[in-house]
Formats: sequence, structure tokens, C-alpha cells
Amino acid sequence: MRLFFDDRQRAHAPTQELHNGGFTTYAEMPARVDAILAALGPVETPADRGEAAILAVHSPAYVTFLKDAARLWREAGRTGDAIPYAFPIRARRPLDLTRIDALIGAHSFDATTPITPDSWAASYGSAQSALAATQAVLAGDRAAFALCRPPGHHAGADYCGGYCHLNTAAIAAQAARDAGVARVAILDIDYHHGNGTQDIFYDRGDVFYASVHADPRTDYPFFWGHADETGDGDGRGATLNLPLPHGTTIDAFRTAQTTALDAIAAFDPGLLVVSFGADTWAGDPISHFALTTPDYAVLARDIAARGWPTAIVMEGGYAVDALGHNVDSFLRGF
Ligand code: Q9C
Ligand code: ZN
Repeated sequence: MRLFFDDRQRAHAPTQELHNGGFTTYAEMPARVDAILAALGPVETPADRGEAAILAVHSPAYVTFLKDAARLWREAGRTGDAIPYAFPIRARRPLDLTRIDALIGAHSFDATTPITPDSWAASYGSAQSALAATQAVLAGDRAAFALCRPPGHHAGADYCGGYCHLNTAAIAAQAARDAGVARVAILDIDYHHGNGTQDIFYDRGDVFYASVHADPRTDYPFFWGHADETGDGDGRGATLNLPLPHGTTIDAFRTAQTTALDAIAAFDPGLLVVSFGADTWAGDPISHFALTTPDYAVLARDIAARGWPTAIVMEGGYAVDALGHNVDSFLRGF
């Protein structure tokens, strides 16, 4: 299987995140990619396919904001990473905002996703990795892996959150659509619900989104991923959320994933994008499921058995010492 990673993805390294009322070490750290690279061996640098595929998902104003945020933060006299503190939860609308605190609040849904001077280049590289994996699958490979980092599935068309800036799964899915694939499915098996991916495709019938995740009644991102969110307008019935309780082990997870795969099969996609998170592992420091390393090969075999060309993008997974083995187990299942 071809593996893609751009070295620019490593540089994004926020120093801390807001957690339970104080600052703690940023969980989505560059050491994650070193662990994965050590387990997987050599990877390919993706070709640079430019910004068009990013702008097919994200708004121009948001992309401009991502490029400018760190500079505006410095120009405001700040040191450290840019972090928002005020959010327009009602009547968010395009405004000609100039102060960095207004801009970053308008383009974020949480205060756990800092922006550094390296964030844009890293996120851009992450998106290029996702596009390279998609291209490999469109060209005939049955599966390809993008070591996306920063991750993507919490980012919406014009906002960041949950360690995510650009939605790599959505960019991959939209690129496949634009390459002529009529129906694309996204299977999200990160521990957290992919609220950004869901939001981007919520009212569209051409991209099916299915997610197995921790119940948002107990877990981030809280406001999205509930079972009654099933899509809207043309997308009615094209969103499937399967929340699971703390302590979930492989049997219940596999059953839920099979429910998701059956729904995707009924949709009959020409290509599958998998948002893969290893934060479902039993020892993950910020999560509460109980999958084991061999379980990932079981889940992957179930996906591969369906026969859809599959582009896999990396999402979460924060137990650095186990992360490489967990990703390796998943990819070997293909
Ligand atoms: N520190 C992904 O797995 N943090 N994102 C919640 C507060 C946000 C996880 C607890 C978790 C985001 C891609
Ligand atoms: Zn996650």
C-alpha cells in the first residue's frame, strides 16, 4: 500500500491546550508522526496539487484566515500560540473583522486548537497527503494511506476545532467527486464524532457520512454526533451516527462498524474514504474505549472485504508509544 506524508506536517507544534480549566501538554504532537513512521517504514512525499481542492471544501475567507492568523497574532503583540476566547454562537455571519481575536473566534468552535506560524504549511501538507492517497486509489490502487497530521474531521468549511484545520477526509471525498466518482462514502472510526465532515456534507446526497464514535452525551464534541442527526434536504438519510458508551470493546465496535458498512453498501459508493483514529485504543490518554492493537486488523479486514477503492486518512490517536503499532495493525488488515 502506498503511504503519503509531507515533512511540512511535522512543524505544527502548539505548546499547550486548554483542558479541564487549565493548560496541559498539547496531545496532537509531532511525536505522533515519528511513532507512525517508525512502524510503517518509508513513505512518499505527496505531489503539490495546489489549493483548488482545498477551496472546493473550505471558504476563501477561512483559508486566508489560516494563512494570516499567526502573523496577525504577532502584530497584536502576542507571543505563543494563537487561541480564541470569544465565539459567535448565534447569528454568525460574514463580517469585515480585523482584530485577530474576532477573526479566530469567528473561525473556531473551541479553544483547544491553537494556531502557530507553522500551522498553515502543516495543514496544507496534510491536505496534499490526503489528495495523493485519493489519486492513488482513483488510479486503480485498492487502498492508500495518508498520514494526515494535523488531523481533519472536526474542521468545517470555515472553522477549525479539535486539533483540526483543514478537513482532509472532506477534501479527499470532494476530490473524488470532482474526478467523476458519482457517490463517495466516508466511514469515520475515530473515537470522536467528525462534526466537521458531517457539517460539510449534511445537506448533500452525493457523499454519505457514517461515524462510529463515543456518545456525545459524555464526550467531545458534545453538540454533534447524536443518533438523531441523519442529514437534511438532499442529504436526508445520508448521515449515520452510531454513538457508543465508555468501555466499548471490539465486539460492540465491530457490530456498529458493520451497521455502518451495510448502510454504505446500500448507498453503493464508487470510492470510500476512511477517517481512521487510533484513539479508540484501550490506553489512549484522552479517550475511553478499549480496543486492542490486533482489533484494528479485524476492523480493516471487514472494510476491505467490501471491495470499495479506499483512501485512508489519519485522524486521532494520542498514546504515542502504541500509535505506530495500532496504525500498522490497521493497514495490514487491508
Ligand atoms: N482537552 C481528534 O481526535 N480535546 N481530535 C477535548 C480537552 C479535543 C480530538 C478535551 C479532542 C479532539 C482528531
Ligand atoms: Zn479523535
